[in-house]
Amino acid sequence: MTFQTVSTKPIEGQKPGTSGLRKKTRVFMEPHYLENFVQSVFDAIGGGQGKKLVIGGDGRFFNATAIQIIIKMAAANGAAQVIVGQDGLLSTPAASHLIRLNKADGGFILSASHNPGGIDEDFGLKFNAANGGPAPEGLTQLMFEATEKISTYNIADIDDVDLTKIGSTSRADLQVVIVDPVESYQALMETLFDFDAIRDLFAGGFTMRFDAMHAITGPYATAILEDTLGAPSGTVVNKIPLEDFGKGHPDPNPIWAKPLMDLMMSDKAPDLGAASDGDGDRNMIVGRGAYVTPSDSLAILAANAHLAPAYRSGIVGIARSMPTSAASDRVAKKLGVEAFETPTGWKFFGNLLDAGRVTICGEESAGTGSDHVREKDGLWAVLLWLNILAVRKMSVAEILRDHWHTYGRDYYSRHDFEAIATDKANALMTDLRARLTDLAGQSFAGLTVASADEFSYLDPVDGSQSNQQGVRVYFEGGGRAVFRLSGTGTEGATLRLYLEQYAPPEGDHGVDPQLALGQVRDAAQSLCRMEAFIGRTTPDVMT
Ligand code: VG1
Ligand code: CO
Repeated sequence: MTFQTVSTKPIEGQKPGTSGLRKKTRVFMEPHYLENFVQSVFDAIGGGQGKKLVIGGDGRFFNATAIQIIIKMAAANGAAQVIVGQDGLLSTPAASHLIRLNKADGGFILSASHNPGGIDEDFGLKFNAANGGPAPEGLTQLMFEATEKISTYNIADIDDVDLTKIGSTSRADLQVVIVDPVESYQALMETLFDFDAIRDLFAGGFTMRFDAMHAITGPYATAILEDTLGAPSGTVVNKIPLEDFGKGHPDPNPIWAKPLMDLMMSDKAPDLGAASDGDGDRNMIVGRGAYVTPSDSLAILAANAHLAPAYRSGIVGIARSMPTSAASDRVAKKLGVEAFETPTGWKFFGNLLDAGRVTICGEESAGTGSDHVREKDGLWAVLLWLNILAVRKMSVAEILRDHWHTYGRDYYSRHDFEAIATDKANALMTDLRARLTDLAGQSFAGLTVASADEFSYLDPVDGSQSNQQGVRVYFEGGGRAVFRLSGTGTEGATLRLYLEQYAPPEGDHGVDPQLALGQVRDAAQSLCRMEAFIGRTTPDVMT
């Protein structure tokens, strides 16, 4: 057995985005590409010597090959132990849990999340730290700096590990432990929720469809919902993880999970519809005839969390990403707990969770989670919804209406403009930034700007500052528009326009959201000169 030190050169563009490094799969497969990034992670964390690491991914094309390379590099960098999901599979929240459970030094998660998979689609890799959460900004910067000065990487000349066999083997001084990907995650869920109450719910005839979108949650949802909670076989659909997600786009929103949406809006709809994304950290919740926006879902989960055993004594605070609607702030206010507004991306919640300042976090992009792990968690959200439904004995639509009646409704939608030429998207943002201080008092499409700024975040725990996190424009009358560029795409730029309009408790809550948001949308498009900069005003995706 030999360790090799391979000469290499820095490769441009290895800067992690909102959630790790995402590129076309073929780029990741180029010589040294994966190796350079993995070695840079080891360099950024002070080397691999004696370290214990968790490794797993969402099963997309190149997952298993990349895992073998990472194991060989872990061995050559002196790691003591790697804990790997069987067949190379781990959902992102399960990986986060395994890091925490085993007191590991961190973990490699192989996923491009909701991006499509396959040799011509996307691949991704991110490193999570010892708290189980995505590398914070400081560590991410160190990783990127290491990619810019790398000259060699270490790799061991050892046999591939059989990822199909649960158990422990050794490669040189490295212990490789293959674990069931579901087992300890399921055990964690059983400590959080009232499984008996949910079992009774299903036994009483409650119906559900969970669309795993041929991604990682298939095995998890089948084991938990069908095999443990007694939901009938067939409740989980598209349950086999495929390397290309069945050529689908594993993003649980009304566009990409359209078959589920269609079912839920039909007269054959079950009581609850849910879906998750490529790596299992996102969720979509839809009741019979009632789509729940992720921002509302966050607020409802926070307002009702005390109905589940884990949160019975109350929550300490709620954090939401800046573009997420203010619905959860209203809940925090009523509960008398702190509310935080953070930049987009789960890495910003880690410090707040570690410091015990918040219990529940969420993002408008269909991510919700709590202090049980340090990632968003799709199945956790579904189980908390089920627990709430089991206790309240109301339908999803009734819970939604009741919530709006108490807090008012934050109409919400995100409009995505994809594959824009990067220079055009940048020009739009630069122009908008330059005009920000003059916007207050100006009117666009009949709406007057009350205030506008560019969001910066001062982390209250470690004092770090993150600038240029999106432009916020508040209108008179309770409307808000947010503009930012995506940090997870692999082709050109994606402009995200987030629209929000508040209707108070006594207001009308039954308007079609796109209609309710029409004026804010028109004002937003006009004030950013969208047509002039990118030549279009029709979004590719509206969530
Ligand atoms: C998107 C979402 C963001 C989420 C991120 C990772 O980022 O907007 O809320 O945290 O994806 O989620 P961006 O930069 O493209 O807007 V996942 O499930 O793709 O890891
Ligand atoms: Co994801």
